[in-house]
Amino acid sequence: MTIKSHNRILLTGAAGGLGKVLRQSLKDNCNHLRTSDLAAYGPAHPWEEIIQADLGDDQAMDHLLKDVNAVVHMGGISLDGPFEPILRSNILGAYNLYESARKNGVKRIVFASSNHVTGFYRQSETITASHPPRPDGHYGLSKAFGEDLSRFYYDRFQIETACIRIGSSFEEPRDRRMLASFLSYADLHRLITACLTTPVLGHSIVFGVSDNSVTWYDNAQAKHVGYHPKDSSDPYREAIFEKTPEPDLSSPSVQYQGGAFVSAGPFGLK
Ligand code: NAI
Ligand code: 15L
Repeated sequence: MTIKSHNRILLTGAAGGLGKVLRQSLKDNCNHLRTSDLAAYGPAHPWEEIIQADLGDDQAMDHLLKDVNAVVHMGGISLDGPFEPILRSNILGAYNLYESARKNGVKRIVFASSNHVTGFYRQSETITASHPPRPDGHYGLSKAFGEDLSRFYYDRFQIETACIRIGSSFEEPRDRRMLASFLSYADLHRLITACLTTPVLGHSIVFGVSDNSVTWYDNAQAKHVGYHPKDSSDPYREAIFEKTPEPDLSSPSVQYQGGAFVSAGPFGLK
């Protein structure tokens, strides 16, 4: 049974792919679930209070964070692209969220970071949370900013954060790269629950992947979080090999962990 660790949890990004899943599962983690997004969604589940808000609007964020005990921050632009929208949703948005958390006395945040913070490591390397960030685009840079921002709010204001560097969280892995980066929806909820319930979280970086045999990540520095994935990409391996072509080993999207993001071309696009 999931422990109801907090009275009121705020979930941002509730209209998104992962938000839709977490609107259901996070009801077990709290007495009251407040959810939010810029986009309209709904109707509200019986256990849910919906407040539509733009992360880029500081006053709306102050209102959104009132009476909240913990935040699961999934909101923001989730792909690479032109800088200005990422600046507003992911960089200013993260700043507004942490400022409102500070003003409202929120003490724990689970921040959806991304594997694209370290996208320029090679698929033949294993990395830990101590490896320096190597972002693979505007999007990865914005998540690296969020990780630094949350560390500052921990050092200065003792707001605890888990930066979960989500790999690829979908119903199932879609290609050979995702055999390493896959995070099942059930393991995503297990990971968030671990981050919400561990007695001392501090400021932690956790790679958000299932128990995949092929992996690029070593989570040894996050043992205090107590995340134990139960799913794996392994059962999908044979089918994925059958339906996808031999990888071109000279292609950057095969060489680097960030896959296609390392050569996606937002630069210059408006
Ligand atoms: P998504 O794109 O489906 O959902 C993101 C939501 O954020 C959207 O509903 C969007 O309307 C909302 N949003 C964007 N800008 C906003 C703003 N200014 N104010 C309020 N809401 C805003 O993304 P998904 O897949 O659900 O991912 C959730 C989070 O996890 C994102 O932060 C993403 O970067 C991160 N992540 C997801 C991965 C995945 O495999 N699904 C992998 C790595 C990270
Ligand atoms: C991400 O950060 C994206 O939000 C998601 O849509 C996937 O593309 C994922 O990374 C990935 O790397 O597979």
